[in-house]
Amino acid sequence: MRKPVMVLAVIAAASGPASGAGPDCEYPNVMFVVDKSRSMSDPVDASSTAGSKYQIALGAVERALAMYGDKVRFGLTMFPWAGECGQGRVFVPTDYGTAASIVSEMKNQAAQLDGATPIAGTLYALVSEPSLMDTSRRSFVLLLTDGTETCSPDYDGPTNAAATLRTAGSAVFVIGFGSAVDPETLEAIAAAGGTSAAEKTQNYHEADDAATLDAALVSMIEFATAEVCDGRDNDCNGAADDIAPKRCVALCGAAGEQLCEGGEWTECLDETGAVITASSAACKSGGSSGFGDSGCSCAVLTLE
Ligand SMILES: [Ca+2]
Ligand SMILES: [Ca+2]
Repeated sequence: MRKPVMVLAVIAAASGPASGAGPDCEYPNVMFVVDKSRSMSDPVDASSTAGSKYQIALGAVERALAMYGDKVRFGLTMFPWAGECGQGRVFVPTDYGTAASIVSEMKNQAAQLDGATPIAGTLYALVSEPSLMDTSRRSFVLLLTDGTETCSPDYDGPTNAAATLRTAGSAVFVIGFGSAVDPETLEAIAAAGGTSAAEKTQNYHEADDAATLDAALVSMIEFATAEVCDGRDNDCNGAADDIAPKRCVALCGAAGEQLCEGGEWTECLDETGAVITASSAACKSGGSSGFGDSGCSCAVLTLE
């Protein structure tokens, strides 16, 4: 069911939202934040013959742009810029139709891989990036690095920067690429900048070759383009909040579902549409755990 709808949206959206999409259609912003420190000119590991990490990253970004360039407003930041620890520079602000510019700018930098890894400074700089200060849609920053922070004197600098960026409206995804990453620090950055666990995002991915890098990018961009319960048409298929109900179950065992209505999830409803409470028929019937109405709190667990 879903696939043909997505294809239609892609064809119709070469330079903006699909013509058939509703007024609340909002393709997301996704800002690639790509490490171009000197270690990116190295292979993924000493035995690899697959080319430099940067070249592999360029190929993966090109493939992601080909797949999603018509349904995401991509942008490009690279770091460091203008000095060993210079904060990243926005080469391409997020917008429709930026794929060719992003590839061109990344190719232009391929022979200029130098400097250290100023993750904190780069994320802080993006807090005031105009193309991400966009309340009409969701915005994401997708950090791709082969190391960890090497410029901030503050150990918590990158994590605080990611949290600040998140508060300013951009969730932060992180990909650690190659064998020299510091997973613990990168996971902390992602957790600080990520969306809630209830939305099932996996914030941090490790990648070691083109295939795993492709998979990480697809996973993150699929998350960024998925329909969510917010009153808007996130995937621009013409319908706002066309999203499956979540299954939920009360502690007493009574099962129900939550519906997306008016941009918010309802409480756990029984089959008649009534909210399941301790006094509701669904709860008093006992359900599978057999608590009946004695001690049934009917606290609701959401199962998705
Ligand atoms: Ca939709
Ligand atoms: Ca929605």
